[in-house]
Amino acid sequence: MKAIRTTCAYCGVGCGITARVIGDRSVSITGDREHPANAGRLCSKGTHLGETVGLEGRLLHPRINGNRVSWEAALDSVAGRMAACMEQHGPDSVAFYVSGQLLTEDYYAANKLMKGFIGSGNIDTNSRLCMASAVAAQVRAFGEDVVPCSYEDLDAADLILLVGSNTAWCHPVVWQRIEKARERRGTKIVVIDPRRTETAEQADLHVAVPPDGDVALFNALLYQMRSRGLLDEAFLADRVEADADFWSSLSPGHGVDPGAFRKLCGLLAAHPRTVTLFSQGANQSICGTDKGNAIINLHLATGRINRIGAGPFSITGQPNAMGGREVGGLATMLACHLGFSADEREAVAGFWNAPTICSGPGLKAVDMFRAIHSGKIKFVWIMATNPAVSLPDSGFVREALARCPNVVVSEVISDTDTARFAHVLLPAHAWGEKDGTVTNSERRVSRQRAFLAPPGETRADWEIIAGVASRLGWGDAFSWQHPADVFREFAAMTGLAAERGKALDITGYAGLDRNGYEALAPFQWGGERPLASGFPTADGRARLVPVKPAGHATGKDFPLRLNTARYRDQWHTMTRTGLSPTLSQHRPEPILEICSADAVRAGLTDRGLVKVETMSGESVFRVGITDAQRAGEVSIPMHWSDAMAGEGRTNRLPCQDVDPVSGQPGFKNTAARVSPVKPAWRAFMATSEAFHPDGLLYWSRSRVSGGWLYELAGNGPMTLDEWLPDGEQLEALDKARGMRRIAVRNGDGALVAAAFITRTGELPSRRWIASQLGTLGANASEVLAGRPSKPAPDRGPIVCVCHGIGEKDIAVAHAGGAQSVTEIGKATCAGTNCGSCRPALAILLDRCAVLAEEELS
Ligand SMILES: Nc1nc2c(c(=O)[nH]1)N[C@H]1C(S)=C(S)[C@@H](COP(=O)(O)OP(=O)(O)OC[C@H]3O[C@@H](n4cnc5c(=O)[nH]c(N)nc54)[C@H](O)[C@@H]3O)O[C@H]1N2
Ligand SMILES: Nc1nc2c(c(=O)[nH]1)N[C@H]1C(S)=C(S)[C@@H](COP(=O)(O)OP(=O)(O)OC[C@H]3O[C@@H](n4cnc5c(=O)[nH]c(N)nc54)[C@H](O)[C@@H]3O)O[C@H]1N2
Ligand code: SF4
Ligand SMILES: [Mo]
Repeated sequence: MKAIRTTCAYCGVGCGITARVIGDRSVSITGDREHPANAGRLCSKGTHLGETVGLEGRLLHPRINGNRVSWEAALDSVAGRMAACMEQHGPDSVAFYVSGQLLTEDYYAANKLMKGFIGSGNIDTNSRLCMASAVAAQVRAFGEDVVPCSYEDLDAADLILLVGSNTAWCHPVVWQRIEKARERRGTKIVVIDPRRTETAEQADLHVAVPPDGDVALFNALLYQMRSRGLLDEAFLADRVEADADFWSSLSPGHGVDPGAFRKLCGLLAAHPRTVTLFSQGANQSICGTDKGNAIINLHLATGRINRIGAGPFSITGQPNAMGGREVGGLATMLACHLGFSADEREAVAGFWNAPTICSGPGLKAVDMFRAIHSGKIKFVWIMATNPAVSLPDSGFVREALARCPNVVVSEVISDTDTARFAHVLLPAHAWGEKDGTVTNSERRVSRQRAFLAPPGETRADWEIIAGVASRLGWGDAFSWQHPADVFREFAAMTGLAAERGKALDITGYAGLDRNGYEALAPFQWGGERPLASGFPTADGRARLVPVKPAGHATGKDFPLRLNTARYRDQWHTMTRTGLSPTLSQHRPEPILEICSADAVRAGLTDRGLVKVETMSGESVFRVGITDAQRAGEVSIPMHWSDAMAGEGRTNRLPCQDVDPVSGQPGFKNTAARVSPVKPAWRAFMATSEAFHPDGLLYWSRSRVSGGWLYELAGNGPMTLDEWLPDGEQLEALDKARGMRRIAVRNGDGALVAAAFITRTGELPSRRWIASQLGTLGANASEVLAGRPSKPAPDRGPIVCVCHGIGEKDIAVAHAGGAQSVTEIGKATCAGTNCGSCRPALAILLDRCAVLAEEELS
């Protein structure tokens, strides 16, 4: 078995993976011990990548209007549509919407085609929804989009502030590194987040900031540091420039619990080695850029930057969000960290030998879809992103796509919500087949290497782009034969940035040959602290940017603030993690989290259904009552799409308001209201065949081994018959409980479906029933009873998905004397593989301890 070293498909931690092919589309995944980002560790998503490399749902052939066509026909169609639009309506009638899940080589090709050859700035990326505010804040403060720290700083910090980051779920391997630092040197951890997340539960201090209260909080912290005489006056005098009104813009009002604020000030004062790690709770806001600068201001003014263990650390989301920023894939940059001045445009045009360099920035994502909606843009090519699900106000986005006369989608999955709008659908290589480079949160460039043969007629994204470019007559500039050729060109191009004093400089790799590219070891551009030798501004000094807290309105009609966030084991719109039975156990349904007082007020019950309404739309979710959510605030996951749920699509709800500087949408703070949904009947169905119900009040589905598990609720007739697969149908009617139970077996006697429907009763536990799918000779009476005649011990909800350990197992181990997460691991194996569930185990242990104490007293 050949071991191939590659990089994880998911988050911006950028973990190294060793992949060994063990059979047909079957692969064993382990962490790469030598990779500096993870030293062998992987989280649940990385560990279970093997479950997502099958061909289920894959797009294998090009299609035009749903019909299979040849690549020739597909590429001719794309090029023809583009040429016609450019000719009739000019270059700005054409747009690309791309993604941080493309490789650097793909991204480079797309950016070059749009900005140098089509001659428009209209290429933007889903990083606009993700990193744009951090980018803008860094440009304002440092003069360039540079993250000034490294993971090593987390190891060396004495205080880590996590702002709007659920690190334990979204960057789990970085979280494990933070935990190690705490073990080793007693690092203090503070979480600044309106919700009490699993990360917050583990922190030394949780500051429950009000939604978008971060600017006020960081201004107040700086105010306090200044009044305590803790500014770094020498650094300020030497390296930093403050606007005239900067110091007077600070005020002491912090908006959080006074005790928590006092503690936070004390920690800050005591620990100069401070890293502030921030992500979407900071960026996804209509004052996201100001939040970024408020954080950076504190670091600059106290000299907590460019030193080991200190710095403002914007952590990236997608595996190649950083690479996309480097090549210039945002509409607001030209290429390679360069802007649109005459000098920069000339330099880039010269380097590319470009016929028509774009004249200035293009439309940012939300504006781009507005222009598609209004008909100004008549051609859009979407690559590696699912905007019908992930952009705000998705009802509007879908209208825009439906109106657009030319929608091209490059995808790996055939039926995504966005692919449904495509006139031309192009099949791309997926993870495991792709070959190129990605850059992680700490600017470390790593190779993604192919270890599986590309299936069907799939092609590399860069190759597809080059194919279209050559049909448009620009073959010479896109004549690469291999991703190494693209990488070399990009590396050489960073010389333009370096000549202009930027930190981005990988010209050292411009001479890399294919063997060198093949063997390329992970490397970090700019070194550990890239701004230590000076800031890339005209005068070499960083800027303190005055920022003001922004006001937000809720009102009588929409009294709640709606937050949207991520689940530990799902990735975005679930096109890949949604296929993994293991990963689907953690949170099989989209849950609206709400505190009990608000739930009571709105008439909601735990595990009932809730309708959420905003100015933009409405959606239905399962209710989860929790004291982790503050009064007046509710939270939903971002993940569910039309493909995975009937009414649970989150982005019907956020509005199109964006940050005025960065153009990033304020996904985390939308005025909303909630009301109960009371269906006449509720049901679940485990089935080997997927189906798409309509006419229901609610449905969602999750992957189980051998099929799907559907949760359903409706008002009409209490029947699921139209969705049951063919086969021998057995039925039991439980009049007393108003419950119908159905089992279906195929000709071989294997269970292909089991459905339970009720008006008033309690539905049985799903896990055992779903596990019987595909089982030959599954005992029909047991299935209809909802449990085996000799039931295995009930393990409770699964906590450790790697080892299938449930909450009840943990309680038993605790009662048996296991008092710590490590001891629980010894007793049950829970948390000993990927470690993603360790925060949840710690919370469970606390709960067990409280229960035990209550029993004693
Ligand atoms: N499991 C998993 N991991 C992922 C991803 C995934 O889909 N699933 N996606 C990746 C990507 S692309 C990204 S961008 C990252 C995102 O990683 P994170 O930013 O950690 O993820 P989120 O859950 O979107 O948001 C983080 C937190 O911001 C909080 N928040 C909301 N409003 C505010 C506020 O006003 N102030 C503050 N301080 N906090 C607030 C939310 O309550 C939430 O807990 O995750 C990456 N990793
Ligand atoms: N409400 C709310 N909305 C959000 C967020 C939030 O926190 N709240 N977060 C935002 C953020 S930070 C992000 S990053 C976005 C993410 O949103 P999206 O980018 O829309 O989410 P994904 O599901 O990752 O979509 C990637 C698509 O590309 C396909 N794909 C995967 N690999 C490849 C490839 O190599 N080539 C091609 N051509 N296709 C590929 C996948 O099948 C999938 O359909 O969502 C944003 N939307
Ligand atoms: S933390 Fe998890 S999802 Fe992120 S790169 Fe590492 S293994 Fe992949
Ligand atoms: Mo993201």
